Amino acid sequence: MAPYKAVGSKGSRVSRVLWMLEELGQPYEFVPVKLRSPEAYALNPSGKVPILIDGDVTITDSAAICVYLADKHADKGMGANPGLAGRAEMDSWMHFAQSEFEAPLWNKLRHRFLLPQELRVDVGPAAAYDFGNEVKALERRLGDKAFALGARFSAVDVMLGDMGSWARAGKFRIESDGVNAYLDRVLARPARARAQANGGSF
Ligand SMILES: N[C@@H](CCC(=O)N[C@@H](CS)C(=O)NCC(=O)O)C(=O)O
Repeated sequence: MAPYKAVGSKGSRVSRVLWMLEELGQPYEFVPVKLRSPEAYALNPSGKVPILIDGDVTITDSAAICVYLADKHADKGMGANPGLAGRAEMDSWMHFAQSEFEAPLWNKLRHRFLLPQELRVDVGPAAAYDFGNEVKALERRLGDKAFALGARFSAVDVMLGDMGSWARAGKFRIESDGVNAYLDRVLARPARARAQANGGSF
């Protein structure tokens, strides 16, 4: 089987794809591509990364990529709990992660580095306020579970862990012992260290 191609740039969300591939023990090649470069547009109409190439299948968007990989390698136990309710639970976590937990982080980063200079404003205080609320939401969602889906580490934890590491690197305050303990647990995974050594950096 040809190795997966994980397309992205260092410091991008490709980190979570590499982490996922390491967790699953799959061979892959990290293909460095700049954001909004012709190479990125050729694979993703948005020009964004990460992108996963699996033979003749090309997948964009990190949550979709992680779910695809978890489903494809279901024997590794990183996918949804059984049944339709299990799938909905996973979808709910993934949507929470990307459209709520990650949104303030992304907004601040865009205003720091990505938007045209003249459009940049200081969203720092608003982003910190929003993120603080999301941390509390995550704390309540986790309850006393070790991982998002229960006792088992899954693709959801790769997404949330990657975002948490991004938040810590960006000096966002995480005022929750439960969330900090969860992030410490998730970020200590050897597969993450291997992914970082291979190009993932959050
Ligand atoms: N929902 C997408 C977001 C992808 C995304 O925004 N990627 C960033 C790099 S981490 C990017 O390519 N940004 C280019 C831009 O916004 O101009 C995902 O999770 O993969």
